[in-house]
Amino acid sequence: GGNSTALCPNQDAVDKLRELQGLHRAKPGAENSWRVFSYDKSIQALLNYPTRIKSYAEARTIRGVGEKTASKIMEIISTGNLKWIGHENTEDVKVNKLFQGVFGVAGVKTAYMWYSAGARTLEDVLSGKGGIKLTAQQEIGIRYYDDINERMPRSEATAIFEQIKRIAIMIDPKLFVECMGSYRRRTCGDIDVIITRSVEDGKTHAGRYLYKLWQACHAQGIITDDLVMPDDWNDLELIYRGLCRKDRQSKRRRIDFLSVPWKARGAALLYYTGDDIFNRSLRLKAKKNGMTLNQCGKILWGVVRDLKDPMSLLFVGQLLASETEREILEILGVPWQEPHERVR
Ligand code: DCP
Ligand code: MG
Ligand code: MN
Repeated sequence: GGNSTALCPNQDAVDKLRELQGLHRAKPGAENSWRVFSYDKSIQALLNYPTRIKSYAEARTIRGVGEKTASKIMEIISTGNLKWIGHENTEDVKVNKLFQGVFGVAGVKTAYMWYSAGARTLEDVLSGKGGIKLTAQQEIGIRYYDDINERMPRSEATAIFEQIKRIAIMIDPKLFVECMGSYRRRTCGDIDVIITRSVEDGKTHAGRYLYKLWQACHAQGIITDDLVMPDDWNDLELIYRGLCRKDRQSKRRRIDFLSVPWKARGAALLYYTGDDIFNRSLRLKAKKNGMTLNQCGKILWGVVRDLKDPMSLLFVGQLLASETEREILEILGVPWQEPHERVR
């Protein structure tokens, strides 16, 4: 993502190439993974290209745009269409895309396995057609497929989050609880809650706090299903994934808890606000400057200067920033961007 919210001059080409990329994502095999990767590059290059593309030759001058992609771009720009999309959107691709939308289906491999077993609908999968075996996670994912895959009104997310925050503060008023992800960027797919706690009184949120919060959310019917449980609720850093709902009449929505040490909160806020493409560009920027946006497991800790200990040749990073988003962006040399501007 750049730091402008204006539409890119070649947005139509970007949109169609993304659509085509999505179809390749639903096809098995290395050549398709390669295409997905290569479309990532050409789409990024297109997004950064400042003017409307006028000719094939011009399209070819863009780094990461090869002959075939350049022809596709020209077809989109001159006809508004890309016929290849229709050609690639075969029945197996449509079915695989449906299956890939199930929570707990990581890539196209499982989707393709179900397809090969003869399943064409979610009902087929749920009924175990062709000997299909589901994980508990996938079963929940199919049962609430439509709810989970629908974006929710922001007001609904606010209502759910406010209930959770109220419970958290009752458990410990010093808990820091914020709603991140796309919610902070002003849209709303699922609910991403970050939880940490100031250490000024010598305490942390490690211990029973998160377990109590999770239990209370279940007891009040806010959390309805668990998808991924943390290794240990007592850990200082943990990830929880589940389903929640505003009230008994409401649809089920996805919810994630991310808990990080207080010192890493800036890095975690930045990471958890996203979007994922913006995050990727930050990691690239760090790498270019001899730094790493350090992740501990899945959790971001901060910006580290890349150093090697000359005695042991071991990597000994020096932590440069981690407590606020501002200091991290500043050290990376990235101008401040409001959350809603951090989009592809
Ligand atoms: N994230 C990331 N890379 C990933 C997954 C997540 O950088 N592969 C970060 C950026 C996301 C944040 O975590 O903004 C939350 O993850 P979500 O999957 O909930 O993504 P969003 O909240 O951005 O979008 P959605 O509206 O689909 O939930
Ligand atoms: Mg989200
Ligand atoms: Mn999420």
